[in-house]
Amino acid sequence: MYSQGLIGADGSTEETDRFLEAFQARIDAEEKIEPMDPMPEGYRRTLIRQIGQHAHSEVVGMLPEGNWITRAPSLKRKLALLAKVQDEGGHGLYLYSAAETLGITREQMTDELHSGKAKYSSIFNYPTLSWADMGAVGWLVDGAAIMNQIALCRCSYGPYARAMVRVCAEESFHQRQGYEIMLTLCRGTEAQKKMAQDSLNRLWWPSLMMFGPHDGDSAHSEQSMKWKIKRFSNDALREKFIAATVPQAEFLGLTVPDPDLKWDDGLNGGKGGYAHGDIDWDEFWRVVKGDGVMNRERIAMRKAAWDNGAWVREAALAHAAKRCDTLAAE
Ligand code: FAQ
Repeated sequence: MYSQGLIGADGSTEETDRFLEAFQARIDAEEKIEPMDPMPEGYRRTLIRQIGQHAHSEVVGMLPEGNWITRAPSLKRKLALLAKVQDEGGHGLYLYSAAETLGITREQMTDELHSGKAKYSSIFNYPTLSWADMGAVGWLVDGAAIMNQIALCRCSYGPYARAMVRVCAEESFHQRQGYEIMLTLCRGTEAQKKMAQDSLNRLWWPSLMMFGPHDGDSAHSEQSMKWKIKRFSNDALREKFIAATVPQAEFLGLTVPDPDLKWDDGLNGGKGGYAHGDIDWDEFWRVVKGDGVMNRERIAMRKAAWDNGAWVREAALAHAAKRCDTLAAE
C-alpha cells in the first residue's frame, strides 16, 4: 500500500526526476497531499518524524500540568486544568492517527519515544514548581505552540493540516486560561505577583527554545519549507512570538528576563520588532539530547503509563476481535 513512498529513494533516474518535479508542482500549486497519493520517501519520512515528535510532545506535555491537578487552588481551576490536560491527550491521539496514515504504527512510534530515538519538545523537560507555572505554561508554552501550529494548519499534508485546525482552537482556550491565571496572580498579593514573576523568569527562555535552533543550524527547515510542511522558519516564528508576548507581559506588570530586549521601530535601518538577547544553545542541545532536569523522569513516567495500560489495550483489542467475529457470523 505504501510502496509509492519508495519513489525517489534510489537516486536520479529520469522517471524519478519527473516524478519529483510533478510532486513539487502539486506542492507549489497548494494542492493537499493525501495518504494514498504518491509521495517522495523523504517527504513521508519527514512527516513521520515531525508528526510523531509533535504527538509525543502533546502526550509528554500532559505530565508537567497533570502533576498540579490535585493541587489546583479551587474547583473551578481544577476543572479547567483537568480539561486542558485531557485536550492535550486528545491532540496526541489526532497526531498519532495522522502519522499512521503514512505507514507507521502507534506501537513503533511509542517504541521510538521510549528508546530515545524520537524527540519531544524540550520545554517539557523543565519542572513545574509552583501554581504560577500552570499560568505560565498556558500563556507561554501553549502560546508558542499556537504560533507554530497556526502555520501548520496550511501544511501540505492533508491529515496533519486538518488535525491542526481543531488543535489550534483548543490551544487558544489553553493560552487564555493560562493568561487569566497569570492576571489573577498579578492582581493579587505581592507574594502571588512574585510567584508569577519567578515563573516567567524560569519559563521564558525555554519557551523561546521551543521554536528550534536558529535557521542556520536547522537541519530540516529548508527542505520542509520547500515541501510546505513548514511555512515559516524557526527564527521567524520565534520573532512573531516575542512580538506578541512582550506586550502581554507588560500588561501583567511583569518583567521579561532579558536585559537586551529592546523595541526597534525599524526607522533607523534596523530590521524592526524586538531585538533580544542570545538563547543558551548549549542548554537547548543538552536538554534535547536527554540531559535536562526532567528528561529521565518524563520518559520513566511514559513507560510506566504504557506498561500499566497494557491490559486496557489487550481488552479493547479482544473486544474488537469478538465484535468482528460476531458481525462476520451474522
Ligand atoms: N525540542 O531542523 P530542525 C505543545 C530537533 S506542542 C526538541 O529545526 P524541524 C502543546 C528537531 O526535531 C510542542 N527537539 O527541525 C502543548 C531535529 O531533530 P531530529 C511541539 C527539537 O523539525 C502545550 C533537530 O532538533 N510542537 O507544546 C526542538 O524542522 C502545553 C533539528 O531541528 C511541535 O512539535 C525542540 N524544541 O523543526 C502540550 C510542532 N526543536 O528530528 C502540553 C511541530 C528542534 O533531526 C502543554 N514541529 N528540535 O532528530 C515543528 O514545527 C518542528 O518539528 C520544530 C523543529 C519547529 C519543532
